Amino acid sequence: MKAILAKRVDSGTADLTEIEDLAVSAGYDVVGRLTQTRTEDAAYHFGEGKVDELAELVERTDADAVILDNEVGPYQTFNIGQKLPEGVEVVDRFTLILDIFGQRANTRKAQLQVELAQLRYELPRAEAKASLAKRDERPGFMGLGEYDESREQDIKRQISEIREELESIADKERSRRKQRRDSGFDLVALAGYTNAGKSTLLRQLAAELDVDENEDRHPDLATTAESEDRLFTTLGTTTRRAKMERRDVLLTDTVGFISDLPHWLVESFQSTLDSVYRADLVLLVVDAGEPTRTMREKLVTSHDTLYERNEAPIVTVFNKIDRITDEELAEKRSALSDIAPNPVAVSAKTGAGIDRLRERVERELPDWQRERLVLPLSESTMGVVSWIHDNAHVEEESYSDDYVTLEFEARPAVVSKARAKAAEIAPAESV
Ligand SMILES: Nc1nc2c(ncn2[C@@H]2O[C@H](COP(=O)(O)OP(=O)(O)OP(=O)(O)O)[C@@H](O)[C@H]2O)c(=O)[nH]1
Ligand SMILES: [Mg+2]
Repeated sequence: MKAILAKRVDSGTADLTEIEDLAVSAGYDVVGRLTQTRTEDAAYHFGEGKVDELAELVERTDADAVILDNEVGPYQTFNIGQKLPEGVEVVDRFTLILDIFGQRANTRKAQLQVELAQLRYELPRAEAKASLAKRDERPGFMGLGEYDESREQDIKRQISEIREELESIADKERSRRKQRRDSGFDLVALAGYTNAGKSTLLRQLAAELDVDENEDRHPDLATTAESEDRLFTTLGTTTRRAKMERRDVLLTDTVGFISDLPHWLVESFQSTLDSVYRADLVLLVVDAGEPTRTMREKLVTSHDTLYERNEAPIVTVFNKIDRITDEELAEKRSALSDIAPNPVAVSAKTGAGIDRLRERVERELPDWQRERLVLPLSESTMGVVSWIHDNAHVEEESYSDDYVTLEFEARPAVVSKARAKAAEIAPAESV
């Protein structure tokens, strides 16, 4: 599919870099570019002359689509389409992103989210059409209004059905998070822009196996699969067990951020981002190979996205340091110290800095509690002992003829559960 990129800005120069990355990620071959600096035209968004120029360019390059990096209204889109050769598609930034999401959605949840976003995109357009058709009282067009109104109702019904299903998936995920916390795991989430290297970092930090079989699997996490240099490789979430300095954590990878997303699109992916908002610690990954200005913009947007809902501490990770010199890294550190204090510099690809990251995660996680339990030797005691081994960090274990003594460190929740278990077998003897 051949595409022409077009973008209008009120002032300055239009930058096509990001829309080009998106277009390429969606599978388009970019065959032409066109930009304009002027105020928005009500009918065509661009100046009408510019649209004629666009039509010529389409003709000359034999393009199949025109991709507009602007918020172009439904009527403007229609008008532009009228000037283009028959069959040429007009795609805006959001439909392009939805296209990519649609291609990548390989789990039930991701598919539902993409459908929800598509319907929410379509709803105001169907509403506009319905009201236009109602106003249009010309004979021969009778019934069109009714048709579109029923389409509108249809969309609304589908939206509420999808919401319900997503809510029930979110419920299951909530109880899974609780279960995991109860069994001693800290939950660490990876966040950041698309293409920052989150999935690569997950592979570098994590053990081979996914945590449980029921969770959505991601082809891009298979050890054999290569990370791809394209946007939105990961759409759903995946969780793996990872060893930090001493503690095991559960590390969750999820969909990346991108700038200028309308709120309805972000909301459609809300339940995916829940794993980030509900984590004990967030690793905010940025591509340090990018210009400092870009890093700053992305950090600001990421913080905005996280700000309202996230309660966990955030550790910034400067990734891809294999692409820059030590001097550049030092410059970036100091230039960004206000928004990224004390970042950990790593290369998820080469493994450089990964041990430092493990130490840092361990240090930032909520403190563990120390506990000492003395239990009478019995069969049920051995069950408790092995439960403690599974869920805590055992530092000392000694056996006498009648007793076993355990010293361990664990999350406060695990310590209280261990105490309760101990009390059940030997209320009088636990110390
Ligand atoms: N040079 C270099 N490349 C890296 C590094 N980490 C990741 N990459 C590359 O960057 C690209 C994106 O990596 P991913 O891990 O897929 O990025 P992501 O953040 O998961 O992206 P999305 O899933 O789209 O949100 C891939 O081509 C990786 O090979 C690194 O440390 N150094
Ligand atoms: Mg990814």
